[in-house]
Amino acid sequence: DELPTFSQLQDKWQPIWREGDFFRTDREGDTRPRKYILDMFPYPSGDLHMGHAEAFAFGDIVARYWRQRGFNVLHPIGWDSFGLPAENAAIKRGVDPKEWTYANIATQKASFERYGISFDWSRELHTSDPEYYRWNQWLFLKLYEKGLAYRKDSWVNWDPVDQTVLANEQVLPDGTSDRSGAVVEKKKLTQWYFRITEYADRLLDDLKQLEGTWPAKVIAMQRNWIGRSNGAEVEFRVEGRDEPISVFTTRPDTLHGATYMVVAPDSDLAAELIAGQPAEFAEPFAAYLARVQSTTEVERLSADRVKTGVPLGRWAINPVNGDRLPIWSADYVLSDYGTGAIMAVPAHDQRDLDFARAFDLPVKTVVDTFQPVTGVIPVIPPDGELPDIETVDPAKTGIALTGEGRMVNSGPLNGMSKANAIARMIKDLEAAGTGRAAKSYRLRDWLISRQRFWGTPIPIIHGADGTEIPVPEDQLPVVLPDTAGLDLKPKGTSPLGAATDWVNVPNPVDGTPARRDADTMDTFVDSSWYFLRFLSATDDQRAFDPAAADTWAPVDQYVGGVEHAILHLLYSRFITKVLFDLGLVHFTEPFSALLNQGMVLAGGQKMSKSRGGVDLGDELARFGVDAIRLTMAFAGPPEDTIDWEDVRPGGQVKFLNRALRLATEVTSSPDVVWATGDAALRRQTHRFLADAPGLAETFKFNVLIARIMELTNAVRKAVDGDAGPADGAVREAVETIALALSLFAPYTAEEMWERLGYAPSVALHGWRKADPTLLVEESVTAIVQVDGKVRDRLDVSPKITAEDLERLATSSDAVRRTVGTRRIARVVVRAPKVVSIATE
Ligand code: ANZ
Repeated sequence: DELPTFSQLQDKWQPIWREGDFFRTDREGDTRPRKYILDMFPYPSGDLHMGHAEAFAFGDIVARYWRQRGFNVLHPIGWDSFGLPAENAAIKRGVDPKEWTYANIATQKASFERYGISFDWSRELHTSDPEYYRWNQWLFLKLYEKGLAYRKDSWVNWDPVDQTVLANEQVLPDGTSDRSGAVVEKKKLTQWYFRITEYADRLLDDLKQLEGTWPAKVIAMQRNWIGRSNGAEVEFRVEGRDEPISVFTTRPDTLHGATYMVVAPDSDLAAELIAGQPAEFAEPFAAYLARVQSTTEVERLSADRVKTGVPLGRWAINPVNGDRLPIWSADYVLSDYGTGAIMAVPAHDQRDLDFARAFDLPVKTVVDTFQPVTGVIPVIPPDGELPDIETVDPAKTGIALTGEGRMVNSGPLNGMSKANAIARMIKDLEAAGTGRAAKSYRLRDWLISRQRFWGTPIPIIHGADGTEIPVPEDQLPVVLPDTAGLDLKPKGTSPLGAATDWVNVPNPVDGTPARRDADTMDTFVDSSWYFLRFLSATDDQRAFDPAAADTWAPVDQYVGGVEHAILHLLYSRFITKVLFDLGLVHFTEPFSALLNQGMVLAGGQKMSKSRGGVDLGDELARFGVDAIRLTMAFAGPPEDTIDWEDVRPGGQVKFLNRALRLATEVTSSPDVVWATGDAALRRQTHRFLADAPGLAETFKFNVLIARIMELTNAVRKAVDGDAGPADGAVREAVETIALALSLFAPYTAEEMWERLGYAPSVALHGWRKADPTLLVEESVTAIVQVDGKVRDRLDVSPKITAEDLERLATSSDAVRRTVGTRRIARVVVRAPKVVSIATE
């Protein structure tokens, strides 16, 4: 008899699922243990694409798994619906950004429903709804009260295409905007910041809690981004100035080797030092500053760039030896790191050495890197002779001596190792009152103002006298004005400023004329706390209910792309700590575990709007939802890249039909006695039940699917063989297949479940426990070779088919690692003993 097609299954079950509302979480009296599973919410830029399909398939597998393991699972969805793409599309097409955004949300929502994701739709949220963004404004006010939101005038990253500022986190390593791709410029503006630097130590130290449950790569990226350096601050007296100059150094041990100083050209200090200097210094400096302002930070820091700079004609005094040091201004020193000024030690710092050689400044060696220090392996030249320090003079070789060695030319430090010299120098500086131990961070405060329309208005009113008045909480939300008659085109200032009726308001304190702040917030503010809003999505009294946060948060499993390794994840971690300090949550990390899915490529190419690629809609129309979801999960470990060229959704369609056909063939009723059934099949089913949880919990979805396929083949044999379709073990195995398959292929699994005589939904039925008496199975060891070398050993049933053994072998971690990116040319299987894989 004919099996239903995938589209018939989809049309049949989708309305039943919608009616059944099976995945709502807040049922009365539910006392089961809880899990909060969350996928990074989508940006509504069009319909869902292959990347969404992959990430949400993985999140759904995890949610469905825990549900079947008897947990009360929260798996909500919403939209990150403010942001530039909506505004740019609106400008291009002359429509309201709201229309474009909400039309896309409707499209994506319908696609999610078809895609069978087990969401609790009752908690749907959109960050562009006033009901949501009023709480962004509330959050802003909380930070403002605590002194964590402030306005300052400073050099900011300016995107000349989108005509808005960017946070440091939004500037790519090559100095371009992560949004528009334009080369980012510097502009001096008064902007709002969140004081994330106050949390730098906690953000860094708490990463330890995430080791093992977050990808090591993401932890390392956050560590580098925060970039804590330990060292010292040293004060240098300046001739003709009352205040000393402070520098930050990681090498206070080299202080005797300082031969000049550098201040960042774009710093207030440089401006002050050059003021009143003769034209021979002031004019070149002015020209130099103008040039520097059109250079990106990345260019400025590049090690192999020709060093440029100008002398200021001013002098500083080295606090340890009284040397007179000329003060220069050069762009390799940044105004917003450390103190914006450095002591230059050319003998031991490559950039200082390059500069000193370019401008003929003295080089003084104070660490003899060829003199061994106890416990440190020095750089011994090949002939074993320690060279005379003269022969490796950095001034001649051009190579700075950065290694370990003994201090020389350094008075009381002579003979010491680096660590001892650093400790001693800090102590001496402290005693003399000219320095102290200090830390410096790469992390900068988070610039949150944007000069664009489609975002959360900043809830501040500016009085005519320049005072800042926070909008009183009971007047929130400050709702965006109507776009009618507003020119949204980017022009460097916020379009909100032109909404006269909106922007001009009476001062809430004294009724005098005042103006609303016309900037909107970075949309990363919206996503920094959304996981909490899902817990109280319809609450109009507060952002979230602290009791609900105690019950559900933090998120047990977060799933999303590695592109958010810094931005979103760092900001959410920061805001969570702020909310902790406010006493509103009792945890300090928002996401206990993180899974980064790999990318989906089309023939080795990254997919994008411009380059095209594989269209999710086309694939779903050809193969159906279940086969596409199964293909995503079967392609390999979830973190790995999937090349759509290499996968075969057609094969999954056939497999799903094989599984479904078995369910139609079972002739026993649900009350059949399993224990009487085929003993070998029962052993295999229970071995599967024993192994499956471990595979699901370590995200080895591909192996789990291979095991479902293996079980399916065993049932086929049993049905066609002695056992027959009425056997109890056959029903037990097919039910197990339906339950396990429902993680990956919900439509087929639901249909199987119905044909087995049960009411929907298979997703709510628990997994059976493995019977330990059935687990003592005879097994044999199969050897897996790759190109003649043994790479893995698998415990398998002596009756395993060649096909199943091949599938297990090719999905083994060890084999995948060995094969790497090569293609498999040939697989020879001698079941149950040997699999030989040959690569090209
Ligand atoms: C003297 C010295 C001697 C240094 C030496 C290094 C080696 P990290 O590790 O990145 O923190 N530095 C300080 N402020 C700077 C700024 N605003 N722009 C550019 N460079 C700056 O590096 C700290 C080191 O970078 C500091 O230690 C300083 O140079 C430089 F053998 O001081 B050092």
